Amino acid sequence: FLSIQATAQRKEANLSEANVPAYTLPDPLRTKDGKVITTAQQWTQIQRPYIYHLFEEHVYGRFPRKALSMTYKVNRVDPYALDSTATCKQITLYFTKSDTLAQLHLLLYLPNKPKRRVPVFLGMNFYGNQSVINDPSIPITTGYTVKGPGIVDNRATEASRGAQASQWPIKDIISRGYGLATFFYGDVEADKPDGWQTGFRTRLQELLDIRPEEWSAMGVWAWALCRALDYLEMDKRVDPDQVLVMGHSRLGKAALWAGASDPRFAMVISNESGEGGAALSRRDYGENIELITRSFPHWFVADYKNYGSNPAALPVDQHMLLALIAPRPLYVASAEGDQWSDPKGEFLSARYAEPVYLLFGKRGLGTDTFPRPQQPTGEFIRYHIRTGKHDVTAYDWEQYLQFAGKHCDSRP
Ligand code: GTR
Repeated sequence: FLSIQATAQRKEANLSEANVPAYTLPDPLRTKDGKVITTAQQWTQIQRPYIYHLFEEHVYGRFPRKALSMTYKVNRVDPYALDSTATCKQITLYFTKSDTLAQLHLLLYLPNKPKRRVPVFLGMNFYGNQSVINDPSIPITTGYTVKGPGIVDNRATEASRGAQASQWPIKDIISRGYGLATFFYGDVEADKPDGWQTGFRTRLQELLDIRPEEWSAMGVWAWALCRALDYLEMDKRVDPDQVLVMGHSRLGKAALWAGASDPRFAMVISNESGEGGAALSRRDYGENIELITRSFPHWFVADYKNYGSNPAALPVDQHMLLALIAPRPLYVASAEGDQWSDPKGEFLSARYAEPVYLLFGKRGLGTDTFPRPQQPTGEFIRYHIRTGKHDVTAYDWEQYLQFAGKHCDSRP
């Protein structure tokens, strides 16, 4: 009877600013014994590992640190891609000899000029590599795909070719001297509650010495981003110190967790990642822990849903996830038409990560005022909200390219 009542009391999303209740955020600089962190060294040695571990325990699950002997095969190289401005490589990454089904298909575009190593944006895609550009040489993914253009009964069809091209302005990225690497997140784990059964969490559990329930879909997607980075570090045309991890929406959540988990990522970009990503959980606006864990139980470790009715009991909030990326450049972006992701909660989260950046002498947003649309703000933490819907647009990419231009040492 009690549990039936609890179900009936479940909260729906609040979308009215006037109805946001007061909340208090945990201070990223306060240690578990109540001391205050005052130096970058104390942060790196004491507080950062402590907070990172809290995210492992309560949100994304344990991040396996066991090294694998990854192998790869370059299946196709096209040096004349995009009107001969780029080289396109299709690469398969294998993680174990015994189960060759555990594989990632990486699609990599590198500018033909400049000839030297270049910075590369890395991001997962939602519908398969064939969806990011219309190129018949890219095999259509055979994996489970969520609903979308050109997807029929959770399978990608010919009609999905290039259907996401507007979210991946590859020509512009190349013309600015950057590379782009992407893979399909469904290669790693199908995005459904039982996806783990056929995904990497099951296939690699012995090798990585981790049981599927010890981590989450978000965890294994983030882990896969790190393996793609392992490959990129070996590619002679990639600047291994300038791999910039980017993600949209649920894949933005994974990009943030990858950036927090792996300091090799030189920059992190969260495009409308929302709840469980950049947005504060304690700020009750838009999607909340209750709703996200109800719809997507597999995204997080099981413990996370216990905070659905009481986010204040969670020892972390998402500004602390952003703080884990310090002192590396971080971009958080929202859209006005995407209230579900709580733009203001994303802005405030970026704002409250700033004290950690300041320990390193790096300025963050530098303002408490929520900006108007198309008015990016901030130095090492940068934020914008734009008009329009939940999406990745040319405007968003233009900001990321400018931000990268400002912070990449080997910029063109
Ligand atoms: C929604 C989910 C969000 C966001 C989004 C997306 O259904 O509630 O957290 O991740 O999907 O990935 O597009």
